[in-house]
Amino acid sequence: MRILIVNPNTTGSMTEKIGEAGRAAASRGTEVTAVNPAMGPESIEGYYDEAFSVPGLLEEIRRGEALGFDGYVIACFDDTGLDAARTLAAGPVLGICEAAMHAATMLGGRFSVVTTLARSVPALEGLARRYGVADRCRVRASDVPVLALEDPKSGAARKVEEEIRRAVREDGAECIVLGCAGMADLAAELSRRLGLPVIDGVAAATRMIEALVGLGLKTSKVGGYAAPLPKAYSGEFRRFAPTPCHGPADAGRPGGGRTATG
Ligand code: 5HY
Repeated sequence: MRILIVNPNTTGSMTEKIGEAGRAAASRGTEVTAVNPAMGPESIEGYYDEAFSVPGLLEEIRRGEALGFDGYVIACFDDTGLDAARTLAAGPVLGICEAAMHAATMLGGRFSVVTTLARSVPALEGLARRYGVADRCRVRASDVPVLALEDPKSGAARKVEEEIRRAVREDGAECIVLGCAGMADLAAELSRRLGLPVIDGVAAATRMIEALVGLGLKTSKVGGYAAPLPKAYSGEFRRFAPTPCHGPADAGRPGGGRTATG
């Protein structure tokens, strides 16, 4: 099977890291490709960045459909554009927050999410409510800007670990969920060093997509995730207009942002 992981921000080094995490988690015979849009924010830190990451994300999902991908992972912990992406995809689409939070509920009673900046916390608390896990979940910020995770000398990994230790002490966390796709490379070492499950949503979502595709399950098209209705879009968004056959019109040049295929 073929899984497309979309990093909705435009930082290529993070896309590479995300692709490596997805490929490390995937089974033999599963092809994992990681891409990011060529347009949009370099990092997503709060609601405004999130909003402007969605058009580029949806273009990558539409391209993935044209290339016949079996399932998709949205590799941003805000699960950016998840519902809109599901209206375009035939196969399953998972957000890394959704996947990681559900995985945590299967491994322990209470869990804490350790994300980047405090401004991201309310959105993630809203996702915990949406996914029905709010009574078991605390969301914390490590005060690490997203792009600091791309700089080994920034001390970001140490700050994430310190916040995890506080979560265990103060929240009674039995599992930890890493609240940023850019933390994907930290999970295994933190889990080993701290002695509790530390869940990376990229890996969790990749394996869950494999399971859903392996069961022959696809996104339902009989309700809210039905294909967008054909209509005119004007101005800059003209090229996003849904066409009768499948979702938006051709979104322009092939290839989009940076791609790492394995
Ligand atoms: C993410 N931002 O996973 C989120 C995390 C956050 O650019 N990739 C981003 O801080 O909300």
